[in-house]
Amino acid sequence: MNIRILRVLAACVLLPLAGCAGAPGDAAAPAAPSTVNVTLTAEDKAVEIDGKTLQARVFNGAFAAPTIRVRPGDSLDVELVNQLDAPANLHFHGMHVSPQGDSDNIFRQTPPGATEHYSLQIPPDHEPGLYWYHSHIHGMSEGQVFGGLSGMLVVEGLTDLLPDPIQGATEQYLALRDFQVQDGAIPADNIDSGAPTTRVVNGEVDPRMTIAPGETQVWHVANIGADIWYDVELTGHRMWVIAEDADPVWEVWEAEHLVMPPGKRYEVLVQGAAPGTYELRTRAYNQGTTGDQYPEARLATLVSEGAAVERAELPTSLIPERDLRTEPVAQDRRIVFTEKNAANEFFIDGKQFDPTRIDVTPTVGTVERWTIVNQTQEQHPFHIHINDFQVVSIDGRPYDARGHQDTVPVPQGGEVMILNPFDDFTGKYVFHCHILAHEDLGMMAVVDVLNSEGQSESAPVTHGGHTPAPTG
Ligand SMILES: [Cu+2]
Repeated sequence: MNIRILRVLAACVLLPLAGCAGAPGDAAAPAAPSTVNVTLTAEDKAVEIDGKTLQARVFNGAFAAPTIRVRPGDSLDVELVNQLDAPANLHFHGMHVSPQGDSDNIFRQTPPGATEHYSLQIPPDHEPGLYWYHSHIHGMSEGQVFGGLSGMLVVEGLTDLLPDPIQGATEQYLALRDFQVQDGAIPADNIDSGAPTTRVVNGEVDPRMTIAPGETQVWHVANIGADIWYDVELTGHRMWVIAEDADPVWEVWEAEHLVMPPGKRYEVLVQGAAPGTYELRTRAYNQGTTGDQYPEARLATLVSEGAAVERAELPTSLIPERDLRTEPVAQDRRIVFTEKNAANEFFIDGKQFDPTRIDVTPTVGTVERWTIVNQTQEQHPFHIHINDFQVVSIDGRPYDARGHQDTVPVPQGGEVMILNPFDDFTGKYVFHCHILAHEDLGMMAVVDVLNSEGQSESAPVTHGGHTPAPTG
């Protein structure tokens, strides 16, 4: 399947004057990569949420941050303007790009008042789907993301992988997060992730969506919040998963409900049920003995109305399988999560995060088998930057993955075995628990992918390269 050809053809249909009427060969040429320029201004600001005016920490003046849209092959240039009174930075969660220099490098920090530039070269064969971006300052990521500093990043092209009749399906983008209020503000410190909270979709409480009976829609759902989990269901409907963590699946699967820790994304097909009103909701969720208990809650309302549409046949697969179990394993590792809950200290392999320490050094071009062992009495979502992995077993039971992923819940007192392909990017990045409170309190570690000669190509951590703050 050539995504680019399909896109050019679609563009020609819409824009017959845009140069598509030339030689027949033109239509098959790849669309010229473009540069997408985005400015993200992080600021403390009073914003309107659910009819209340609340002090929050937001991008570009709104609690719902802008959605960035790029295509495979594009360059993404972002100016991060930091108007907070604290350092800020950006991580592009799930993206398969370089972790070095001004790319997806979370070791950089933009001081208060400064502006820094990020430039991502997105590979032409990058997986399409729903990604997200967020502040990733160690020690402050929970408060910054909870305040609003996260948004969706779409790599276009997922629907091009669907069969013809549903390629033009209506798409819904749903960014899940929550907020609490203390003294007219969303709290930045001492956040109690187990306290009563209000769940929002795209910054709104209980938005209304519509579908026609029988109509197929593509829903892109992301948990872009700081700490809390969702167990998503759509009453009266099934969901067919076509991508997990923006990895299109090689086997489409039907889900009654989807567990979504922070950072998780699912892209699903939904077919409108009989006329009526339905609920997108989270079931009650128990994150563990020392973790939080989340009550059930309504997220959004879906109204099925209008003329019925004949149900389209659904795809069974979007991409060819890449089963990493067929590739040689270069190294086995055990990665152990522990915590001292009462002391608010969280550890990987007995150590709290240190940005100047290298914890793991795989070699580029190899596959490693990691067993993530959770010796705590709550679940932790394991996430690694840059390269997605394949889950091969959970608590010792073999797991037949339908695709790759970048975030996986590790059961309380249990373990998950994954295969990590360190395909092509050298350099330093991190893996961590994606409950941001845990990450901030130490549950994060550094991986440095060495070149094929076994040498590091990473620059030392400097926090440098920033524009001086304007004076006067
Ligand atoms: Cu955790």
